[in-house]
Amino acid sequence: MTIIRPYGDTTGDGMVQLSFTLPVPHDKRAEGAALQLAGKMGMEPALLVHAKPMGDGFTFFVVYGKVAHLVDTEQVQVVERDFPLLSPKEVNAAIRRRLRRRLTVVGACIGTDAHTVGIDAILNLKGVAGEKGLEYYRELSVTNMGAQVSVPDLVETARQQRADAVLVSQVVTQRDAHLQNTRAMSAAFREALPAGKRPLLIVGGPRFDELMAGELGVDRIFGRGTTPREVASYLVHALAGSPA
Ligand code: B12
Repeated sequence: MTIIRPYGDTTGDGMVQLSFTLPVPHDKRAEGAALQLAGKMGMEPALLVHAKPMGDGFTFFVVYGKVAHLVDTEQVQVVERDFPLLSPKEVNAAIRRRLRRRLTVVGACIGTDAHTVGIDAILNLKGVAGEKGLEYYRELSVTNMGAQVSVPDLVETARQQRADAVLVSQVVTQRDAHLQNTRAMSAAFREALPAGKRPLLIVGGPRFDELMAGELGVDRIFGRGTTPREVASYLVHALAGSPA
């Protein structure tokens, strides 16, 4: 069965919950406006289940209602992992065997973005979700440049370190900053280094569309909930060939 619909109270009843904020103070008209929006979005009937003032002149709403839309799971497009998930031991062994030197990684949070928790989770020894970060891998040499790194500084450091891979984090998506910064970064690497000398370009962050790698000029995008082991396995796959 590839055609499905949302489930709320009974199977296939089409019930969904949606939250949003409107720029109006909380009163009866505001609640009516929220229901009008829900109706226009195809929720019919829609029920207001929560409304809360959010500072001066704003109200936060949760509405619950029925939609008639169907989802065809066969039409879903996602980036599936197309490389084997390796243990740290396997990653180290593959790099030693295939590269015969350490694999060099430079990471940074670029632009004005100061959200370093994500890139630290991937790079720092302590890692995330019970997995150690890339610094734990003996055959990886990791430089973490931290927050608010400019693209020229990143390119310069990557060049100095002869980076095999550059790992960039972008968490803020206001005014598409993550897309613009990523495009600027990939363009700068294309300009600074000839093909074949360019490091593998990887970006990550919770609000990227993983399907946009080609459009943004990077080799791979990692989204929400990525773990260091996935990244290390990808590095081996892309730079040292997956072990047989
Ligand atoms: C902590 C935090 C902060 C801290 C950051 C501290 C720090 N050193 O990082 C502080 C208080 C400084 C902060 C400031 C701001 N923040 Co803030 N912040 C958050 C918060 C609560 C958590 C982010 C976080 O740490 N997540 C945990 C990590 C582990 O998850 P992650 O980043 O998704 O990373 C994972 C994956 O995405 C992936 N990944 C991420 N990067 C990379 C990179 C690579 C290479 C790879 C492979 C994988 C990867 O792997 C990671 C592990 O699984 C979020 C809300 C939220 N709940 O997410 C808001 C949030 C990100 N902040 C937000 C905003 C608006 C701001 C400010 C602009 C607020 C203000 N007006 O001042 C400032 C901006 C500062 C700046 N110049 O960037 C918004 C962004 C909205 C948007 N659309 O862009 C959010 C979503 C809150 C919200 N709902 O409004 N923030």
